[in-house]
Amino acid sequence: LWEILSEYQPRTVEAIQKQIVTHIEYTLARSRFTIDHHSAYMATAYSVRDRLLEYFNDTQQYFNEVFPKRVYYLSIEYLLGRTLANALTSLNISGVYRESLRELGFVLEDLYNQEQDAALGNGGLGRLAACYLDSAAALDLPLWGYGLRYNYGMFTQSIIEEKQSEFPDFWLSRGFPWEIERLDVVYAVNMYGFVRKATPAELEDGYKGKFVWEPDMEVLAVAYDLPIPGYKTNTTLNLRLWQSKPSHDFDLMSFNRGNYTAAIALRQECENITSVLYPDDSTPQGRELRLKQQYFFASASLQDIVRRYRKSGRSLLEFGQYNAIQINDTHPAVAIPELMRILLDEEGLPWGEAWAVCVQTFAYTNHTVLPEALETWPVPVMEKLLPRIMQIIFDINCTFLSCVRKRFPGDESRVERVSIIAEGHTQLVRMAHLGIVGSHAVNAVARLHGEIIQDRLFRDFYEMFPKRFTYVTNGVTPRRWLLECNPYLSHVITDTLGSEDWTKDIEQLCRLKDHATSRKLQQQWLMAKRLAKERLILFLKTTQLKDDPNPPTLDPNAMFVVHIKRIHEYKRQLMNILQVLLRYLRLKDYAELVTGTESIPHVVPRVIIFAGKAAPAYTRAKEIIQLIVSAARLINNDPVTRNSLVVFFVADYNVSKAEILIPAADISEHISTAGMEASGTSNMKFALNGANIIGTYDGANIEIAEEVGKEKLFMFGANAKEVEDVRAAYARGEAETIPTDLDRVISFIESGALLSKEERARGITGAGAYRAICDEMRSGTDYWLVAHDFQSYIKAQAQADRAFANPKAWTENSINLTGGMAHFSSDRSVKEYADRIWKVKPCPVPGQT
Ligand code: 26Q
Repeated sequence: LWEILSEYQPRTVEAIQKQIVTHIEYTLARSRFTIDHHSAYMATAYSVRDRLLEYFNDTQQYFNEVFPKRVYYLSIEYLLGRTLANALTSLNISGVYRESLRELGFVLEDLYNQEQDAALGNGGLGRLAACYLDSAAALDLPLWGYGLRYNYGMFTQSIIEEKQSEFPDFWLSRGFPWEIERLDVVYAVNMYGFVRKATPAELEDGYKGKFVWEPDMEVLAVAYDLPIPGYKTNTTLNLRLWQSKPSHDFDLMSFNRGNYTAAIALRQECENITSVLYPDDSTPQGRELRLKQQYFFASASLQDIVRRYRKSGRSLLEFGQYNAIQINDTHPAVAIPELMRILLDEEGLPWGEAWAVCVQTFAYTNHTVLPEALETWPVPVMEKLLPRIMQIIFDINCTFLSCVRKRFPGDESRVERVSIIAEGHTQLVRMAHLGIVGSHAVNAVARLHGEIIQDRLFRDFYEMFPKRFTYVTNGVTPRRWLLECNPYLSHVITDTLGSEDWTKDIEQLCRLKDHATSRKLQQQWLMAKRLAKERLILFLKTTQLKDDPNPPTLDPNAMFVVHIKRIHEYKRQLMNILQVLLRYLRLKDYAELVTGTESIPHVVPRVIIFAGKAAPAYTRAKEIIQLIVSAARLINNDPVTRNSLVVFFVADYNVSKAEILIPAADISEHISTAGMEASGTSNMKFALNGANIIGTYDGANIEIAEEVGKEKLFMFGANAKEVEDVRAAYARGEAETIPTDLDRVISFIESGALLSKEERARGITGAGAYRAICDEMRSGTDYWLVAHDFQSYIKAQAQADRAFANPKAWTENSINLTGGMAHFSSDRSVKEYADRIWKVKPCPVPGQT
């Protein structure tokens, strides 16, 4: 059999061409005489997939033989982006495929653009999960990801009349060639109904638990597997995504009989569960459907994991020695009571033993300190949907609280603070508390975040379980975020270091610093940046500016400043656009003095790019987008400034757009109010690509500054401690007077300068849609400290202008930034998780690489 297979796998250009054409003919059933770009992409993808599957099957078989301790990464989001380039790079076969396609009349890079992003995530948390899969595979770790196969991913953003509009992202519409449908891997997940005691007859019959859940609804979970290739290794891991579907048994249940339409409606309800990714990343709304998603996900994954383990014949008491489960934020935290349910009701373990297994198995990552982002579920909602799970959570809480009372006798206010159940008009289940109590490790995602969690957010828990708390600073995969997205710089780096080893052994990057002053490297470095900028300019011309009758000229020598991430008040895109408006007004002042020249002398021209999505219900974030878009319209149409300042809001930010934007940046903005951004990960991607950072002392910025030297970045603003003090002063009623520069910008907006033609025609005057923003800025107590940090931000921007005017020093600095980023590779992060939290070792799959 092996020989038959190895003959099937093409190694030469001719053989690859044959396979691609075969897929066009027999898989896509298209005529080989009318191949368009999309079919060429699909056929190429199927051909690459064939090769992936060989590694995939070998890997899974090897894991089953060796039976190492395994890790399961549970995340309700994976922001994967595109797969083709990534798979070709991992398998190290881009060259031969490029050649094969060239002879068939296609450019490989054109085919990349045929692929729709898989956007099964909101932002940082989902992209982190995707980076960690890439690193785990590259490091040969025996890890699987579990997730949901949403029919609609992250919404598509359009800007209509200067405002965000959302459209459904039906990413599967043209087919998704990378997945393997497993109609035979199916689990039933129960919902609704009631719990009763097991009858003596049932117990005699072999029922192992004490309680029986009589559900009112049964949903099936079907597995879809996505191979995750390891870079230059035989290991190919699995991302198993669940899709919901109705169960046939359920149709036949008595209460449906004779009511055909009701039965169909119920089937619909089942299918709905994995319909759509919830697009909020900060203020979760406690929707029942979201809880259904979470439980459906947790239950299917846990059933699958337990079944796999049981097949080995080992004792469930040793489950935690062979399985580590990481829960990515609290979204999958119901997995904890679900494992308890399986162990108690289905396997008949006593409570104490089941609980020990749970705590040994689970670990929980926290990604946020914003109180409004901590998940809670109303007890009545959970009780109705998951009666047995709710009962188990109450039991967990009861046991836990009696421990607390023993440790801190008489301290009832502490008991109330740490309880998994928040008391009140309606009781709430605090999912973070459940995560902490049910895990042996709780980790933050950067050092400052870890400190905040221990000292503030979860202080009471830290006092009880100091050893549980730790942090693992986030990282990003250098494959996607340098090697693939920036071929220009990658060539220069490989050339300078004399080998491509840095792509796998990231510490090699440090050696770049030895060459930072080399003239030759500096020139190559500048050229690489220029090529990335040209690529971005081309992208902007063919998208943004396609229908612009009078587009601004885009100069690759200008300073490219990029601010891309979810739109949120704490990320302070508002502070940036206000600063841009100030820059504009100052340019106008200056131009009045030096009339008659094409561009304004002694000014560093800037191209400023914003991108990001606002949660559909987040009004303020949407106002901020509108402000950016209208400011861009005003600025880009002003003949006086247009050679010195151009502003874009790039619509529909996603992973593949990030891959174009990040390599082209000279500077990136990471300016969150200190203490609010748990880590940030795009800061790492930018610096890895040699872009500088204008940033606050927040999240991973602090560690980046430490690693490269803070004098190399443009750091500014109040630190986390100062933010607390300022807010305390505000709370005492001590408002600040707003800085003159900010006052000037706000007055400008209030003068009606940003109103659109339509708004003017409708008779709107003054600040218009920006009334609330202006008022908040004028209050002198704005919660996100935009006014407080404004002056030091302007100073940091001015420093950046001065530094950019010296290309030699700038480039040297840029080389040192890339050279200092080894620590922020997700290979390092995942190694830390493996050593300190999961206690798993690599399990390299033998064979030829
Ligand atoms: C929860 C319940 C209901 C609906 C939605 C949600 C939900 C979904 C997504 C809540 C939060 C998120 C995403 C959070 C997120 O992306 N956090 C970011 O995680 C990154 C990786 O650790 C950090 O770098 C960022 O600092 C953090 O903001």
